[in-house]
This record gives sequence, C-alpha cells and structure tokens, in this order.
Amino acid sequence: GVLEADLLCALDRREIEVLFQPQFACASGAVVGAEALARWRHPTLGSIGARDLFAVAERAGLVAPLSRHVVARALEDAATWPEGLTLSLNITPEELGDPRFAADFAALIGQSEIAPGRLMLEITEDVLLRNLAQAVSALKALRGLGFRTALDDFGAGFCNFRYLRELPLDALKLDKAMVEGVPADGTALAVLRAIMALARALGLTVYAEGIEDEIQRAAITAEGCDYWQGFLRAQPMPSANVLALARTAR
Ligand code: G
Ligand code: G
Ligand code: MN
Ligand code: NA
Repeated sequence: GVLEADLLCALDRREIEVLFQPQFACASGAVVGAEALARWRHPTLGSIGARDLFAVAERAGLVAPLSRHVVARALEDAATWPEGLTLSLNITPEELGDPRFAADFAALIGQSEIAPGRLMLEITEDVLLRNLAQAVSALKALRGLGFRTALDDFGAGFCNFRYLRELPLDALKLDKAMVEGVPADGTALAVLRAIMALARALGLTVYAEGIEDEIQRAAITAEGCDYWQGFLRAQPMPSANVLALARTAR
C-alpha cells in the first residue's frame, strides 16, 4: 500500500517524532522518568498514532528499522536528562521474537550515554501469541545486563497469570481500565487491592497508567502504587518539556 511505501521515506525524512509522557512518584510527586511514544507526522495525512504506525510497519516489514529509529531518537533526547530519570521504551512482540533482538538492542544502547539500569522495557501480553520461550530468553539476557522490564497494559487484555509466572519482570503497568472508577466503584477497588497484594508478593514495582483525576491519584497512592502517569499532570510531550517539568515538579 501507499502508506507502506511512505514509511521508508518517513524514516529518512525524520517524520517520525518521539514524544515522552512523564512518570511521577506517588509518594513525592517528583518526575522519575518518561515513556517514549512514537508518532508519524505524515506530510498529507497529519499525525498518525503509534498503533497505526506500527501496524503499517508490520505490513511493510519495517518494524525493526522503525524501532531502531525510535530508540535512537529517544536515547538522543534522554541523554540530556538528569541521571535519575528513567526512559521507558515499548518493545513489540515481533522484536522480542527475533533471536538477535537482545544482542542488537544491547549494542544500540551501548553506543549511548544511558546506563542499562535507566531503561525500562515495556512488553505486552501479546508476547504469548508469538514465541514465549524466545521472549523469556531475550528478557533474561537483557535483565542480566541490567535492563529492567515491565508488563504493560496489565488488566486490559486477557490478563493470563501465566505471564506473571513465566516472564522475568521488574514492574507491572496497570492499564487505564484497571484504575477506572477507583475508589468509588467497590468492585474496581477490590480488584486493584488484589492485584497490589499480588505485585507486592512478587516484588514488582507498580505503575498506574491513565490517571486523569486527583481522587484516582490519591486512591492508587493509598493502595501502594509506586508511580503513575496520566493526563492529570502530563500528556506525551517533547523532551525539552520533560526536562522543564522535572526541574519544577515537586
Ligand atoms: O501514544 P499512543 O496512543 O499512540 O500509543 C498507542 C500504543 O502504541 C500504546 O500501546 C503504546 O505502547 C504503543 N507505542 C507507542 N510508541 C511506541 C513505540 O515506539 N514502539 C512500540 N512498540 N509501541 C509504541
Ligand atoms: O499501551 P500504552 O500504555 O503504552 O499506551 C499509552 C497510551 O495511553 C498513549 O497513547 C498515551 O497517550 C495514552 N494515555 C496516557 N495517559 C493517559 C490518560 O490519562 N488518559 C488517557 N485516556 N490516555 C492516556
Ligand atoms: Mn507502554
Ligand atoms: Na498501558
């Protein structure tokens, strides 16, 4: 298709933009890091979101070059951040299924100033639909090098507990759907509490996503979440704005 052909040029013309959504500590409100989110600024179609962008890339066989491009741009930006801030990167199941992924990724990061410990790799449960054994082996290798891993969109899909048993994880990112209605909705709150108890038992750091109001933020803090991100305080933004926010946010 025409979009698939356009994508090859887009990579050359720097039409792929990387925005960052800040993440805050529940306890202090400080900015602790940001998640890189890709956008395609298409010359005639306007802004194309990451989901559509990666769908086009998959059809064009360009997931790996697109990802490398996004990661390189994100690293370039994150190199200007204070040492304490982490960078979260979304990794597609397709990439994780590639036996060369761990080595290629480690080499790419090795060229940057960013220490592996500052990087959080976000994966989704779609990895099970691909090759779970390969994904586990890649994640183990990367964690061995100091990278950290998070299960993204937790609570949005089928939430098979098998992921929690099999994937080597440092963190859980609760999907927006998991925090909707909390704390007024008793069922939603009970589910959140059970997940928090499970996360604590497994030693997982917990991020809450999609926080849009103060009551919700206070509730997830009371339930023991560590970090949050959401429109309440910050939409995805250019790197310079993350820096400014990190300097001012208490
Ligand atoms: O920000 P947005 O609504 O476009 O994000 C849609 C989805 O695309 C999210 O699930 C997000 O994790 C994913 N996404 C955003 N940027 C990237 C990226 O650079 N790589 C991958 N693999 N996924 C991304
Ligand atoms: O799947 P992933 O968690 O990576 O997707 C992140 C997506 O969620 C991004 O597209 C981001 O713009 C969006 N997002 C982040 N915070 C909020 C929020 O508070 N409300 C809503 N509706 N979407 C959000
Ligand atoms: Mn994510
Ligand atoms: Na999510």
